[in-house]
Amino acid sequence: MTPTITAFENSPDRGRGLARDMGVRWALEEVGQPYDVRLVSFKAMKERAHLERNPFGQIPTYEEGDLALFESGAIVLHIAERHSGLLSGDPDARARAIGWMFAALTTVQEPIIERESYILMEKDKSWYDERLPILDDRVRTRLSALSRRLGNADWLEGSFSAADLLMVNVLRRPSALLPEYPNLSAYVARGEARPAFKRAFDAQYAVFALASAHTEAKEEA
Ligand code: GTB
Repeated sequence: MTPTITAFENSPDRGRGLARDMGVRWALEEVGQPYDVRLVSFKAMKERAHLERNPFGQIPTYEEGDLALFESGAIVLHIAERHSGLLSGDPDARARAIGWMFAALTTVQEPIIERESYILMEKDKSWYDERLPILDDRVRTRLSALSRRLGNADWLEGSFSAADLLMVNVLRRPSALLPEYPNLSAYVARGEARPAFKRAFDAQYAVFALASAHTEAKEEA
């Protein structure tokens, strides 16, 4: 059965592959599972039909027969469990990779998002310059530990797994701090070089490009 995911009808990231359907698309591409996309507007995301799919009124969601899921991490885990290629068959290696998936979405992502939101929302505040280095250091604490652990390895747990998919996706968020860690920058580049990543990125970009073309055509009319 072909699953259906939801994504932004008009992505505010201008097609840079930052909205969270990116990880889900990437996982589906990695395992070779075709999928349909239902594009939703910001208004539709807060209406009943979508709130039944995701009570928080967000994208992405995932529907497959009677199963409806929200939370990109849970969706990626589901895809990895249903298909081969994203989680090891060895129970211990699998458990370790799942641990890294949680680490990506909590331990590593949280300070990154906190810093990102601060830069976006508090730039004009009198305390901005004083607090930014504190938030920078919180991100550095996590990136340093991750960088040490990854070392010269290509991936977190042997071969590429759902853990790398989520971790790379988190590290892809624009940050001036990542270049301080050359092995992490190379890790992100390795993830982005995967054909499945490129297909997912292009699919998300195509939505943005089409929406922009429509807007331009309307403006010209
Ligand atoms: N924890 C959830 C998950 O991982 O699935 C978080 C989902 C989420 O944050 N969804 C966002 C959303 O639906 C879109 S991805 N927001 C609408 C709302 O809350 O009303 C977050 C996002 C949005 C925009 C950019 N951007 O423009 O760069 C990047 C990421």
